[in-house]
Amino acid sequence: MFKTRLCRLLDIKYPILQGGMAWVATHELAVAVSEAGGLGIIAAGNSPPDIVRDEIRKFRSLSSKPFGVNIMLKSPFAEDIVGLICQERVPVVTTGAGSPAKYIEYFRKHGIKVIPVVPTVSLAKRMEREGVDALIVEGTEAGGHIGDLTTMALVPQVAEEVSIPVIAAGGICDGRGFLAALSLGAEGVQMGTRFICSTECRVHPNYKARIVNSKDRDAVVLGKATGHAVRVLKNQFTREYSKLERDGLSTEKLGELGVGRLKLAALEGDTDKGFVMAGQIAGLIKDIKPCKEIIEDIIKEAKKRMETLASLKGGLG
Ligand code: TUI
Repeated sequence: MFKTRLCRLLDIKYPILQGGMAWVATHELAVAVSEAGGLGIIAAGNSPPDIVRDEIRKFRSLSSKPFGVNIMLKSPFAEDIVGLICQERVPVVTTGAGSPAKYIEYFRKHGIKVIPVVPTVSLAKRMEREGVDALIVEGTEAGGHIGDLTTMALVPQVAEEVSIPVIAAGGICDGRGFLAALSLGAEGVQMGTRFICSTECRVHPNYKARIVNSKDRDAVVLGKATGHAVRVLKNQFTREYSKLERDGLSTEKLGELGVGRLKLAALEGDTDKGFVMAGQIAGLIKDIKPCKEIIEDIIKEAKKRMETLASLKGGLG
C-alpha cells in the first residue's frame, strides 16, 4: 500500500523524504529515516565539502540504505558540494534556494538522481524539461526559506502540468497530511519539522521543546520585504527583527543580523535569540519519538483514514 513511482525510483519502502535542514539534518537523522524505510537526507547547508564528506562516510558506515544530500544553492560552497556528491556517488541529490539547472547534466552523467525543491509551476515545468527525476513541491507552510503559494494550491497545479513524480512538502506531519498530499496528486511527501522532533535528531533539546510547545500562530515569516522570506518560530529576536524590518533597516544590515542565528538555536539551544526555523504544522506536533514510529504511525493512520473515507462512499451509495 502507498507504493508509488517514487518508491521504485528511490528504492525505498515508504514514499516519505526527510527535509534537508541546515545544522539539523546530520547523518544520525538521515540514517534513522532511511533505516525506517524513508529517504534520509544529509544537509550540506553552508558547510565546506570536508564536513559533508565526513557526514556521507559516517552515514555509509552505519547504513547501506539509499540516502540523499541536500545542496543549499546559495552556499558559497555549492559548486564544491556538487563535485563531492559526484565523487562520492551519492544516490540522490535534492536542492533548495535556487535553480540547479547548470548542474543537472553533470549529476545525470554520474547516475545521480536529482530532485529540486520548486515553489512555482513555472520552475517545476522548467526543471522537468531540464531532465530532473522528481520534484519537491514546497508550500509556504514550510519552515526556513519559503515561496508564497500554499501546498494545497501549488501541489495540484504542478501535478497537472508535469508527468514526473511530485513530492509534497510544507504543512505535513501525520497520516492526514500524507493522505491529503496523495489526494492532491503527489506521490510522496517531504517532512522537516516532524523529523526535528525525533529522538535521533541531534538538534539541541531546547529547539525540539520550542516546537512541541508551539501553537498555531507561532510560525511567522521574516524578510518578506527584502525578498528573502524565512519562516521561524516567534521569539524575542523575531520581535526585534520585525520591528527593524518595519522601521526600514537596509537588507544588508538585516542580513548581517541574521548571520549565525540558526546555529545559535540549533546547536547552542538559544531559542530566545536564535532562529528556530519550523513550519506552520509545528502547533500539531506534541511529542518526540523515533523516526521509525513517526513513519509507521503515518502509514497506519493514512490506511485507517482511507478505510473511513471508503465507508463514507458506501454510506452515500
Ligand atoms: O531552501 C529551503 N529552505 C531553507 S534554505 C535556508 S538558508 C540557510 N540559512 C542558514 C544556514 C544555512 C542555510 C533555510 N531554509 N527550502 C527549499 C526552498 N527552495 N524553498 C524555496 C526554494 C526555492 C526558491 C527559489 C527554490 C528555487 C527557487 O528558484 C528561483 C530561481 O532561481 O528561479
